[in-house]
Amino acid sequence: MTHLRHAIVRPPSSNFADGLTSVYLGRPDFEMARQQHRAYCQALSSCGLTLTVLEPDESFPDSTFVEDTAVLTSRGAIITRPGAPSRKGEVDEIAEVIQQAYSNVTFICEPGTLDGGDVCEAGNHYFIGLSERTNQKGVLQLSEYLSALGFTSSLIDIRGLSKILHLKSGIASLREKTLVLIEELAGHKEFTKYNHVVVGQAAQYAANCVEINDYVLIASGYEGFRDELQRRGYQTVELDMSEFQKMDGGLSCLSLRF
Ligand code: CIR
Repeated sequence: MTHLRHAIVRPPSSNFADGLTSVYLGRPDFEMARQQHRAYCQALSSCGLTLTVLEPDESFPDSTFVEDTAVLTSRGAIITRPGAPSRKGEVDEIAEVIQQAYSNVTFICEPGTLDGGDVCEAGNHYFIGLSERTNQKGVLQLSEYLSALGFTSSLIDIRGLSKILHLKSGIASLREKTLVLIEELAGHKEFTKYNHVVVGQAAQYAANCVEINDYVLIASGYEGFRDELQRRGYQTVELDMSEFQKMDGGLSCLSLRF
């Protein structure tokens, strides 16, 4: 896995509960979300990352989910064009921040749409989800950019899958060619060459975990999954994600890492 050094985060804004959601878990508590975000930032720092912390932005209630605004690789960055109309403007400030860190920056252009949550890096290969947010043109543009950077990619159509918003709601890539997968994705032909850790339906939310240097951040409350990762030699860090889960967000969504 690439050694990561930095992360960009944005704490939730006070109108965070007005963002988009497709789950019925109740309205998130803003103070609790802020606390959970602080704990998340502390965990990133403990993994060795230096943080760029952007100001909360009330113009965009979903803007704490910074991952959707860019795809950051070791060779260049791609600014996305989020599929939800209410989120399109989030990229403007992110683009400025990323242009300071990267010399090679490209943009997903109209009519393409792409959310970073649909992009899963697995070494030099990228899985790109075709979803309600990411369209065919977006997938094509990203795969061409990635190819120009020397990476390969493949498309994973998740539009027929019942309960995931983004590809990375159902898959995470770990070292040792290992993928964490929800049951619905476990049989997909693109994943046959990888080791699998399959999470059952009750633990589906846990699939969105993030490996950062020596640690894997996981959502708390999924002991079976935590024990399985530990048995395989991963060091886990558990984080309470309850308030972000209410808004369809997971651990990967809260940061851009590079
Ligand atoms: C949205 O619907 O766009 C936000 N409420 C959640 C975005 C989560 N992002 C992600 O999975 N990468």
